[in-house]
Amino acid sequence: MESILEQIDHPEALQRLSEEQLERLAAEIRETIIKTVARTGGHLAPSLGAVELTLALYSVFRLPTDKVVWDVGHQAYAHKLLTGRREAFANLRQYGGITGFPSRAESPFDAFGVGHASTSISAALGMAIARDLRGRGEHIIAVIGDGAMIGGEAFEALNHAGDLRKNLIVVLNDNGMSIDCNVGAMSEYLSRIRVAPQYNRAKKDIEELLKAIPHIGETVLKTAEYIKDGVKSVLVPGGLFEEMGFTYVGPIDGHNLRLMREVFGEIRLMDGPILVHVRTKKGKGYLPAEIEPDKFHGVGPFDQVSGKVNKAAGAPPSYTSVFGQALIDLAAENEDITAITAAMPGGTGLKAFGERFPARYFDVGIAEEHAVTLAAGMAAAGKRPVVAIYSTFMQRAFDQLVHDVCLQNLPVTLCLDRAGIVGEDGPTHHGVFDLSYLRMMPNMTVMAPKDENELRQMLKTALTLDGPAAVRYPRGAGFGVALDEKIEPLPVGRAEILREGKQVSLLAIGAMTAPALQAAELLAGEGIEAAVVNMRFVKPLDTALIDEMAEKTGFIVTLEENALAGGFGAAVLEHLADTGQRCPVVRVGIGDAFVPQGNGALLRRDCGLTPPEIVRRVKAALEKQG
Ligand SMILES: Cc1ncc(C[n+]2csc(CCOP(=O)(O)OP(=O)(O)O)c2C)c(N)n1
Repeated sequence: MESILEQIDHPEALQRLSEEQLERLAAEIRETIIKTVARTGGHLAPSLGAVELTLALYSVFRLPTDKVVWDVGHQAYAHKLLTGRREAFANLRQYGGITGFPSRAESPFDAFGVGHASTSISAALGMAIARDLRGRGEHIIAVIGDGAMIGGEAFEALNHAGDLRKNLIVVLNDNGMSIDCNVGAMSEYLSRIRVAPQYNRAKKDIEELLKAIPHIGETVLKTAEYIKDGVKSVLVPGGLFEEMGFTYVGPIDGHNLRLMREVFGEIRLMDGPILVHVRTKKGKGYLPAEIEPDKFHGVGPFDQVSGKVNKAAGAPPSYTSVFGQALIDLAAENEDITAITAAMPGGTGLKAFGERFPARYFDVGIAEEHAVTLAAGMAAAGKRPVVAIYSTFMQRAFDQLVHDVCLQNLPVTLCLDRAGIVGEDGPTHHGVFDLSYLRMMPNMTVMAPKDENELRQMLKTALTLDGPAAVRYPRGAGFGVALDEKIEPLPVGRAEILREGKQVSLLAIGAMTAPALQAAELLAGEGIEAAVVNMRFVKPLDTALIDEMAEKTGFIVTLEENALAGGFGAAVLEHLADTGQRCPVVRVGIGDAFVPQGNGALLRRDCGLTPPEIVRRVKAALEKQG
């Protein structure tokens, strides 16, 4: 049978398809997504759950004039396939290929760039305001998951939108899941609605029910609006949203294309803010993903038939798992230790902690700001909270770190996983700013381990300090180094010399220590003697050792997988300048540009972080020095 997908170069082509052809197209899209993601890795389960929703929206609304703003953007693969990227989709998330998320630079159909959660309603409301100021009439639609809906920014935007009463459609794509199970009171509220009767009927039924109560029902309906509203909020699904100023429609079956097209067709004609509650199944149409939606939320390459993820046999344990186990070990000795995750128990390695110490474990949902201030509160009350959040998502909590944690010098420990370049998830997910944004905060101790054993030591160090401390470590496997039997703290602010050398000092932080050692080896092959220092601390900096190395070698190279602006190298330069030293410095790190998506090794090469690139920089500088 002829492929329908092959014929779709623009979503307007969907308007010419019959219901039956749209159904067939949904199957073709699923097949393409599964086949591609099995090879490239990616956000499979969220995208499979949103296929019919995408088709319904794109066949009813007129893109790109009408705007669809996806939240997180990890469910937008059908969107990519239907908006002129069918062929490019083969290179999803690959180096030089298309990104895994909507990106304004990539397509006019990508109304708003995204990757972090809970932004869609704010962005869509901004577009609605701009539309009205211009005096045009396009539809603006935000599509947000139940996980992202519990993020604070989504609430802030709902609050504002309900007040402004602009024409705005919010589609709540509710599958009951965040990455893991969704959490919290809002999530429970949604699951109560989820079992409520289908779209529209419920509201009518309640009115019928009230009218049927002799005298009282009529009276309630006619004369006491506020009572009706009160009753409605209890009995009618979505009362909470109605009270926030939205017209609530739902819940509707998000895999019933016909019904959704009908509902969106009606909604196109309605005014004001409208919330459409759509129930979907995460992983829909691929059994392994339906059974384990968390595993297939964001997944590496896998075998399509068995659903088995391709893993290198015998790979060393990940930093994540070493952290998770170390925290359990330390918490077994210290009952003040608590652990907090923002919707990523699996990703941050805290799942086992939650099983072992359920009373000391908190999944706050996608709420990084809350997670940090919650920890500050616990610390103020004598606990030793450990907040495990990916480096990129901790950016959300900048003010909470400054104002709630550092200003009060509270002993909160931050464990920043996925620091540095993360690969295929790309610019929204690289964790390359943390050394800069943490280093500027008074009272903060900032560490990065050279390997997984040192990660354990740094965690212990953080937990012995009287103030805030952060440990940042990379995505993926460690080196398989031996783990000390007993976890001991490190001397604070002290670096470690790993290799002596007279001509240049390679001062490395964290994950750059290994490439620095390899570069020193390559340099030795060319007759250049390079010393290598594992700096361990970006703050407090081991200034005594920096002075010694500057004196001994007369040439310093700093190495970090972080933005050069404000990072580790900048700290070294500040120290040298402040103390009047004239030692030449070359800084290796990430320049003033966002790093794209792709294979980590290729991205590191492009950023000049690989041993051959380091050697090239060192030799060029030595030649210049004569
Ligand atoms: C600020 C922020 N924190 C955490 C994440 C990681 N993350 C990506 S998707 C996701 C779950 C989103 O759940 P939901 O919105 O319900 O979408 P679903 O995956 O269920 O379709 C999380 C926690 C993120 N992208 N942004």
